Amino acid sequence: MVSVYRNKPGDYGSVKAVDGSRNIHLDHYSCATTSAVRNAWWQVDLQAIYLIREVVITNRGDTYAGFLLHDVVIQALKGTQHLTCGEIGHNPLADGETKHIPCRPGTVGSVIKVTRKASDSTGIVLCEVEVYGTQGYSLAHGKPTHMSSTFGSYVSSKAVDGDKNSLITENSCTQTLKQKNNWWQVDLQAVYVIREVVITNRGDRNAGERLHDIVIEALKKTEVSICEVIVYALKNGETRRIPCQPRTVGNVIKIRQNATKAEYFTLCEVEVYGTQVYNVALKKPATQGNVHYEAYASKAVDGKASTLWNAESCTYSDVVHPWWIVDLEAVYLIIDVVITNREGYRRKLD
Ligand SMILES: [Ca+2]
Ligand SMILES: [Ca+2]
Repeated sequence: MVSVYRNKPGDYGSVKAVDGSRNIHLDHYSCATTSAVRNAWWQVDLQAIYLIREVVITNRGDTYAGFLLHDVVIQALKGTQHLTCGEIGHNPLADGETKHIPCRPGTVGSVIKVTRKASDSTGIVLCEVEVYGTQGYSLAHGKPTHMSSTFGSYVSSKAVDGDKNSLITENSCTQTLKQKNNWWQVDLQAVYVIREVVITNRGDRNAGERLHDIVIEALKKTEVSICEVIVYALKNGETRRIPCQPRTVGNVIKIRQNATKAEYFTLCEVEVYGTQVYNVALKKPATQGNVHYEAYASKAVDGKASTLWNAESCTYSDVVHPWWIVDLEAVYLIIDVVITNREGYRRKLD
């Protein structure tokens, strides 16, 4: 947290908000307490990424000091991304109150940060902060979706709202118009090796029998890899785990129907699990045939995007049959090798 009251971390340190005790008395030393500063903050590192469902905050209860806990924002941090879980508004918590703050759908992060936005400079006291969520969240959760057509309010995003309710009247399922060749897709916003897709089918009025002859694909630019083909209908309300074929790679997951007659197409939830694809060569040891003009082999894995020679980010080797090698220092499944050529140079990289 930003600072510790009286500089006594043993009595008021940040860990006191996660010591498992909701004790509300400051002199029992179970409340994290900052000094009197403006915009005081406290945070906890969960050490893994979670889909955060709820944050529970216990307020100080002695000496009527509880009135200080108002104008607080609770955020989930993931890298540079800050998502707001929820807020405590201008009305303070009651003395000693334990407040349940449900997070907005799609609140994902590895750090939970509690910040006081009040104009006064009385700092912040948190007697306990509890965080509830699930690890291994779906990559599709809250991501942008599209589908071939929309019936009423059953929009494409309902399949990634985190709710597996299979009753269409509960407003958490998608539905297209009654057409042939229906499709639905989600943009994962990064390239992944897809391990598994989990589909929850509609469960009411036996409408689940419409979900048959579907193809689950991963798309990456113009490349298509098929995760799986399902011929027979899923059961009513069934949640089915569908393991993907090896090397199913993409940033978009598309589910399309190859039905011979026009039908409504409904998905109550789609979850996607996989591993992100990233540059495994970055800053790894590199060698080459010889080195000219101090253009070392490492320049090709320095992470700099410039293509200009003067930017000193290109390699140069001029032996006969030149070569360049990078040692990845581990075994990887290689999806792509991307080479950037020097700009404005007469001799081509051929
Ligand atoms: Ca505590
Ligand atoms: Ca849903």
